[in-house]
Amino acid sequence: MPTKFIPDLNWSDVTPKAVFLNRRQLIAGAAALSVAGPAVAKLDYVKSDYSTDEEPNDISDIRGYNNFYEFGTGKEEPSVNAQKLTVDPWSVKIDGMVDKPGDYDLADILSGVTLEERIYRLRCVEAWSMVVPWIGFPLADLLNRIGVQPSAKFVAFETLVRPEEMIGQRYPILDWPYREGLRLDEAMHPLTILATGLYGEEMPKQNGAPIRLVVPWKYGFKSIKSIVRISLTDQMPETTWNMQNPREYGFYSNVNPTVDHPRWSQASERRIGGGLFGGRQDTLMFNGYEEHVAGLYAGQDLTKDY
Ligand SMILES: Nc1nc2c(c(=O)[nH]1)N[C@H]1C(S)=C(S)[C@@H](COP(=O)(O)O)O[C@H]1N2
Ligand SMILES: [Mo]
Repeated sequence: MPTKFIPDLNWSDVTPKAVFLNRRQLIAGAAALSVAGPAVAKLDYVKSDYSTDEEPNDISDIRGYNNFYEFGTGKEEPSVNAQKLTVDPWSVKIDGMVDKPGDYDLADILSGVTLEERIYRLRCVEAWSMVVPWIGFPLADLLNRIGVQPSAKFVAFETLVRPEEMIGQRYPILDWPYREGLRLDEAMHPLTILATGLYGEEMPKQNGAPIRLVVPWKYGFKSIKSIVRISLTDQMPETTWNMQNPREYGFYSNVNPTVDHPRWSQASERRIGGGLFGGRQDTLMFNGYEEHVAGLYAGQDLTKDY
């Protein structure tokens, strides 16, 4: 594991909280003084070769048509109900088979990280899709800083549970917390990112603020939002939709136009905002990321490991 040049994960030592707060206050002050635009937190980022050159969806589609059952099951509900969510302070518990377990402040997780723009296709298992210009960084960077122990084989993720602010959690819609997981090689793949923003700005709450997973070659439900826990384990973890209905939602859930959902075809998809005729288009193997990820599944029968 390349740990050279990577700061130790006791980041509080590297960036004392007071310094970080001062920097944020400075940025906020500068924005307030600026006549050029609104006081939104713009993120600094670099471009990435992993971006698609497809046209991103309008920000209104990305912020207005969501799946986030913690805030209701309707596509328009999260954009309204998620605004209640407190995302600062935020900490992420990192535990299990790691060298440096702990409860890490989001600021510590982000300190020293280079954010990248990753324009990715997002394909929901419900057969709609979008193109989203995420801002984030490789999950592998974080895992390398934490130190993954050789016994670890999977990574498990959990979303916040806070029914006072997450109205959907007052009902047994799903078995909360929302849980997801990846095999370690999938988690370490350079396409797999933790995203903290989109369209150059901080993540909208309905899109999974302040930090979410994005795995572009898998159905959207694998890209878990508002993460509070990351655990390294040697067991395939329980995942929300798989527990809900294992026949319909496999652990892998790679986008695959040749393996249909038991109740609908996965051969094509509706591109949101795709115009008058519904924007119907063919679904691509691994959502168009086949050249990058097919090797991860060499020798696996994808009709069994769906
Ligand atoms: N915690 C949590 N994460 C979640 C979901 C959810 O309901 N809860 N929905 C998933 C589904 S089905 C999809 S398609 C994507 C949608 O992400 P978006 O709303 O940012 O487009 O988030 C995924 N992550
Ligand atoms: Mo989805």
